[in-house]
Amino acid sequence: MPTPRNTPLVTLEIDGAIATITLNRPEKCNALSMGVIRELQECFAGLPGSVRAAILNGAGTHFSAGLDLSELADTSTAEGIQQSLAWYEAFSRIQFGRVPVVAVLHGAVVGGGLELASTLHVRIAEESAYFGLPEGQRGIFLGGGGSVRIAKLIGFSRVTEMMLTGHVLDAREAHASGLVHYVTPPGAGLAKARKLAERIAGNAPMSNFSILNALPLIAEQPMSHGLFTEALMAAIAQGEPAAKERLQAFLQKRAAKVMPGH
Ligand code: 1HE
Repeated sequence: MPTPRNTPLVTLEIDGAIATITLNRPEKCNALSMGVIRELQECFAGLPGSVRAAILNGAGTHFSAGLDLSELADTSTAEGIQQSLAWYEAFSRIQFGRVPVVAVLHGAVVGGGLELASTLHVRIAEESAYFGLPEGQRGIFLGGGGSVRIAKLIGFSRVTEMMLTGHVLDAREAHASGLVHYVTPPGAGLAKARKLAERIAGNAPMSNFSILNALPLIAEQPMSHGLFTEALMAAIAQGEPAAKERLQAFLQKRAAKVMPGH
């Protein structure tokens, strides 16, 4: 029997429009037990409407050591399938939710930890971060959506190579392969995430909705369907009062220009 904990496995802090959500199981390298997955799902589901962007990070030395291997020891085949389905539901609700999420990654980002990271919308790696898929070494397979999501990010050939050989990518390699969008010095990830989250929170809600929900669907549609879905989504977004106000602001020279270095 696991020892009961008094502290939550996932913590939430809200500051204005930004929520900071932290995996809070540092003594186990933020290994993702079913309890952590459940609390993560509940945390996102419970975000108030005033929250417009979120940051997800991990307490302690590592972002996440992946699946809690102690929970796999006695799992039957049927339970294994149910476990994956529960992860898919939790992760899909985050990926296709209302609130864009910026990940701050440090230390180990491995196995299910990398599957979780690949669910999020913007990824920052501190220089300490390293990325691995040790499923091959553990005698198991990806089971948190990674064969779909990580392969979409870096290609199935790289996923194959990482899983077969145990190749671990450092933060720079992860950046070069498209796995993360930014690399920061150690300890600077949260400040960078905050800046990005503030910009995201300032977007029109319908734009953020379409980026989270229409874009990934369009990517899976044949070209003719994708173009039609895009046209519908564009018309819906531009019909919103928030769009009309922002377009007027630009035309009246009240809006910020697009500048390099942002
Ligand atoms: C864990 C886990 C875990 C640590 N499940 N308990 N993931 C892995 O194969 C990664 C396994 N973990 C490691 O390789 C290392 O622990 C780390 C490189 C992540 C960190 O090393 P280190 O030296 O900083 O910490 P540690 O001393 O190894 O770990 C501290 C504690 O966390 C220790 O427990 P303790 O009771 O002995 O203190 C570890 O046993 C525990 N711990 N990682 C359970 N993963 C949906 S399918 C997804 C499939 C996968 O994710 S496969 C990849 C699984």
